[in-house]
Amino acid sequence: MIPTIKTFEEYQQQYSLSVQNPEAFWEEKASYFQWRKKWDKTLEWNFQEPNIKWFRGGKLNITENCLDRHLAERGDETALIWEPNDPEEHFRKFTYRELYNKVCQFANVLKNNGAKKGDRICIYMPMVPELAIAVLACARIGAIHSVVFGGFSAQSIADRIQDAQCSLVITSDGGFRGNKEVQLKTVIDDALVQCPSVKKVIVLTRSRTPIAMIKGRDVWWEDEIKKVETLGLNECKAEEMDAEDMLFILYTSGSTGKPKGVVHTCGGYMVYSAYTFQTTFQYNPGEVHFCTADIGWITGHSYIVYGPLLSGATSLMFEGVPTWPNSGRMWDIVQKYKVNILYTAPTAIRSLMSFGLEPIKGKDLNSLTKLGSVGEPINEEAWHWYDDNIGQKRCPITDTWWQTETGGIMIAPIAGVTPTKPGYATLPLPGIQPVLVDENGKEIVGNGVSGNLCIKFPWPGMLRTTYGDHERCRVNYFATYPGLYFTGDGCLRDQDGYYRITGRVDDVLNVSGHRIGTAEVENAINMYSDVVESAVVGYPHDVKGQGIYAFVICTPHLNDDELTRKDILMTVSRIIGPIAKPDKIQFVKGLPKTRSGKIMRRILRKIAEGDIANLGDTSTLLDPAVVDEIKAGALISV
Ligand code: 6R9
Repeated sequence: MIPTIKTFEEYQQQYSLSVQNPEAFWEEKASYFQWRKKWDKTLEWNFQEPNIKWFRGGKLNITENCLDRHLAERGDETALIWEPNDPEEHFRKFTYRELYNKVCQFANVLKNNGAKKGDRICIYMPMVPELAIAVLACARIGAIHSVVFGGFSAQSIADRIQDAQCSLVITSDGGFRGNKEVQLKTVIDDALVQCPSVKKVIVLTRSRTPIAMIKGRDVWWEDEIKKVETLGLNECKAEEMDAEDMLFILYTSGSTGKPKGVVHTCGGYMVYSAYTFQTTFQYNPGEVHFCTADIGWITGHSYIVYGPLLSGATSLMFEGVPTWPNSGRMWDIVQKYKVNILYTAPTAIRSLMSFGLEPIKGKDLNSLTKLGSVGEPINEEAWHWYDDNIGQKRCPITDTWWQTETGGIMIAPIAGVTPTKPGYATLPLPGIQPVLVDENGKEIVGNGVSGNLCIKFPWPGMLRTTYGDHERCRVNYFATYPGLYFTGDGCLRDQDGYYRITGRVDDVLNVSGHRIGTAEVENAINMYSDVVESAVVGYPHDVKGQGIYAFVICTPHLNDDELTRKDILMTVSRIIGPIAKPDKIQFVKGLPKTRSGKIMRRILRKIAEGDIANLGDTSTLLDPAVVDEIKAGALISV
């Protein structure tokens, strides 16, 4: 375990040290891990190409650090607890030794099915323990996992599989979420029509729904396990990886239509996910950590799987949704497993808030010691509700700002150490050097200022590239403000030097903590045969944080708006997935464009927000009359 930070003074000291001598700071953190060979050079970097290498020449396998390393000391302690969707179904627990055995076995299954170091493997699974096992088994044999969230459509999966040229897919027949059954294998079958690179599909039994099994391509997880058991292949030596070998790819939305494959590497990500887990949550051995994210998102990668297991913690994963079978489900889980650390998203908090205090009554939440928030700005009302009713004013709240690209938490209060302020992610963790810049890239110094949030020095968990397209990584993150990593977020630094993230400054939406590019949604809407053009913006939504508002021009012959709306929603669902469905669709005859043909989203955003009186300067528009028509038809909620 990396020593925790006990006092605010200690944090300040650590922070200064980390800025004065980052190499020495991170070398010390890295020394708590098991390396097959120590690195030759701690850091090599420039943000121009960019070229970032941490712990160069170091050799390791992250799963030896997640599993093997713990066997002697805590082999019989619980590594993973799984709570099923249906509370009537039996939960499952895995000790470190059991998880180690399962991972080794499945790693052998992967090898038997032709997988080897460097191959890309797509994982499309429900939130069952086998998902975590599959992730770790890939890492064990040095294959690069690309987990795709179970809510994505066949088209989205196909795009991701093609981009990474995956050779193998791991999925399940189906899955359960609340009262819904999800048809995962059928979606994979549809996706694979477009993916000749995939040679094998391993299918876990979960829902027992009838599915197609294609001869020569599809095999059952359980049968393959039996085979390795018969062969006595219960151990699987971990593949030796270079610190800078790829560990995983995770696709995320940007301001262009095509999701980017963010690449993380073995050594740096290991050190960073574990360090931030232990530091932010002040993790004490024996504590039960419950992160409610899906493993399909970065939060699940870093704080359900890697961070907790690297720390020898007990990680709880939940298959279902917080409101099923009733809105007290989360609190039942906290009570059932005596959860100590709860890490969830503002959208979940706001949704649970709307049910009032009744669902909490009689639930024993006394085990909780620390609360976390992630994914989007947390409004003060939700912050206080969380603090008063869930933490019962005893538990520090840590509002953690970070991104898929950062690999782990960047700006956040250290639980119980950093004085908190509702709505503020507060201060950077040691090792992180944030700066605010104006539009010209000039650093804005001092306090009581706002600007675009950048990071000026590398940290071990940062992305190294975007898969298959390094130039895209450079243009997206390192070219806007040369010499800096640009986050895409706007930020305020108040009089006390505390950071408050104000939201994206690019065309990326944050709907219920999920990143969605406006261009992606527009592309999907435009796929509908009768759509001529569309423009998508976000607007404030009570539960989701941001809702999706689409302005759509259709071919003139259409007259049933309601039916067209449904068809468009179905199209978006098919192209991206249900999470990207617009909340509002307004049919318009024209869009506000400048003379150079650029859509003025600023105006559409104002209309979507209901701020019609303050549209600002519309004089540069090609045809200002379109604005009147759009205003007249605006779908403003009351
Ligand atoms: C971890 C994760 C990243 C974007 C990020 C920002 C927003 C995340 C936040 C937050 C305000 C917080 N975001 N945490 N905004 N306060 N505590 O969410 O990664 O899915 O890549 O999203 O989410 O806008 O840029 P990812």
